[in-house]
Amino acid sequence: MNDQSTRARTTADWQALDAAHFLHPFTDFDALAKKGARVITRAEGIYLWDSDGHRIFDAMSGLWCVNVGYGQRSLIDAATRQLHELPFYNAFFQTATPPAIELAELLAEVTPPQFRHVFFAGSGSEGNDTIVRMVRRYWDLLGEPERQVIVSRRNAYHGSTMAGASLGGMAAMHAQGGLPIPGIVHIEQPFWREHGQGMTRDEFGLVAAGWLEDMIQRVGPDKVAAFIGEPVQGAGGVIVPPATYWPEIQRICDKYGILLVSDEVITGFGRTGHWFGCEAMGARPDLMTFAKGVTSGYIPLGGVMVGERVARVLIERGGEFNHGYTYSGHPVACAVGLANIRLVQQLGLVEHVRDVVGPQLARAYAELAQHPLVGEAETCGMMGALQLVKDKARGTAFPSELEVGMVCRGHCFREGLIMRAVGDRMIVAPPLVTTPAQLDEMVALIRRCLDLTLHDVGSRGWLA
Ligand code: PXG
Repeated sequence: MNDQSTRARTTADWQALDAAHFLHPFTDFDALAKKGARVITRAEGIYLWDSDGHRIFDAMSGLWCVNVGYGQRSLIDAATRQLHELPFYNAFFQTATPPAIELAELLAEVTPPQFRHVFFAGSGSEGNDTIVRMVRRYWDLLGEPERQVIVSRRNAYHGSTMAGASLGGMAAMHAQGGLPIPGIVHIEQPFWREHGQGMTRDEFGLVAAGWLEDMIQRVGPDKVAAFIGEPVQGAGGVIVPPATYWPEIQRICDKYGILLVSDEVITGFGRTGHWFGCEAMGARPDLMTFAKGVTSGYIPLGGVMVGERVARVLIERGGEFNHGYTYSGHPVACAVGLANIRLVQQLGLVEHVRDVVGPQLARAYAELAQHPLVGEAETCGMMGALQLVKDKARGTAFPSELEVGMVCRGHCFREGLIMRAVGDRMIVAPPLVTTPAQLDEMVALIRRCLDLTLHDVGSRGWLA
């Protein structure tokens, strides 16, 4: 595809070609082919432009990843330089490249102190596949091969490979392809609104963490290898756990000696106002999965931070670990990761989220909580959720078949705002570089879309 043909093609041309050849992820292929895909052609800062020239506020940071915003020169230059110098060499067979070594060093610096080693992968899903193999290998090496079971949670998202989808707790994913794979079990999520009726948030946090202990007892404490969780569930709808939850999870993991895995694919690199979500939540994981924000999505990269408890066993007793990917430590991806993390440091983005835009988003959402359509508004750093309800006083949900979230999402697109719908939960995760003025602009757009949705559902008779 050359520039000439790019310029010559209309939106209708793109849509026809797309429908003819491109099977999109998590998509009803037939429905999309009939409707036509939205084609995004360029971006700058926090804005996207579609093939019709409409400007769109990207309040989802691409897909929870473009933390430094679009068009950052230092990332583009780092990739270009590395492409010229050494576009690829592998890290198998006792070989390394400078960007991979330097990124490993920088990751050890910005992650919590128990982490001094990294295993690179190409994505979050591959990172979580690595987690499953590494956790089981660890217990094998310690002479406890029967410790195989990994406890995860319902409505968790840990990726789309066989292991990632199995760790995840999405029923619709398990229903396709005979998942989960053996040795993965799920407990209920710490979603206060759904499961905490009659309890304070803090009381519920302890109860929800207690479900882990119940599961450990049910499976048998000598069979449980690890617990995995997202500090804040992202794809599940920005579910912020009560403050008591993670410290109690940590206590239970410590009590039974099981490994704690924090999936930081969304919450890593400043999203919560801390470098990593586990630091915001008061947990001290043995392993952390990362992806997305490590390169701000400019190029695919993921991996696993390996805490000293696990690293020492793998290094000192392990022999060869028969696992790895062609692109583990890809030099161009690692060069972009280095430039990205240095930019996060230079711009002080973690502090910007913690001290400026995170608190501003929290205040704005507290006001949006007054809106007649909003039953609950929650934020954590630069993530926000609005639960749409039919009856605010009673907190009654809309019948799910009405798909009110999708109605709201439609208004967002027409108004030039990307806000995602997870059922009737509207979620945002704007770029961390968003300025206070831009955040005001986003909140004004959200308010307008809520008003339009309210009017729309009212005129359809859905509020009656
Ligand atoms: N863990 C978490 C916590 C994630 O959010 C993955 C693992 C998998 O990463 P890769 O790079 O393999 O996609 C993710 C990915 C959504 C959505 O609908 C979220 C993700 C991916 C696609 C869609 O919010 N998160």
